[in-house]
Amino acid sequence: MHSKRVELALKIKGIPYEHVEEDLLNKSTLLLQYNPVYKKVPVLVHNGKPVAESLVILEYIDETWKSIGPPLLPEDPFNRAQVRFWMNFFQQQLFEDTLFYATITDGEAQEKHIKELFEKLKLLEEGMKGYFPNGIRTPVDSENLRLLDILVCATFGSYKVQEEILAKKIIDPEKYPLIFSWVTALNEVAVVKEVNPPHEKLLPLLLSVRNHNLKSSAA
Ligand SMILES: N[C@@H](CCC(=O)N[C@@H](CS)C(=O)NCC(=O)O)C(=O)O
Repeated sequence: MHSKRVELALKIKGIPYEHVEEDLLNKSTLLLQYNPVYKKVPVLVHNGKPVAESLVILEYIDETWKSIGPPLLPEDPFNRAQVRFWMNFFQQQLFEDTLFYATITDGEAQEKHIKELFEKLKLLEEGMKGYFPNGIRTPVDSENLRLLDILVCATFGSYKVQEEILAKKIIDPEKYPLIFSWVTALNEVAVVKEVNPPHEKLLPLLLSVRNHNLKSSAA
């Protein structure tokens, strides 16, 4: 899902790229060489130089290809700061502290992470109502996708798979109407369809990550 952020940014900008698949249970020496600190994907290799960490990569793409394609971040410093604030919220609060752990735990621990995720989604819903002039992200099309759209797509574009794994409704239209309509509209955009993995491919992949983590924590 972090790689999806980068792919989407490159597609929005119209930058051709080569995607190299990595087996995360058996990491290549190339990955360890390019990202020796975290040993994680994604890594963007540009002119032979590696850039790691998806949020860093997104800003790198925007700054490097400034005159190509639409800008991912706004020009105005205050508006940029707002986007960066929500970028960090997505990274930390909506994914690392909640959704990720909900996916790899069971029972009470999982319940706790799901509850926290719901609280964070409420904060996002309220925050975005204030962020967008009419309290709704519209219109959404391939010409005007921006950084927060990328994060929404990458985090919740495949929410149906996540709902199946957690056996819970996550993007509930009653509780989070803005987020629901935002994700639904984004999932109709051509470039988003290109990067969204098919349900039947993502489900076994996430289940294998889940089982791997459940086994290691039980050991
Ligand atoms: N903070 C990193 C997180 C990247 C990340 O969690 N990547 C996962 C795949 S989505 C990974 O490489 N996992 C392998 C591991 O943790 O060993 C980013 O934003 O790029």
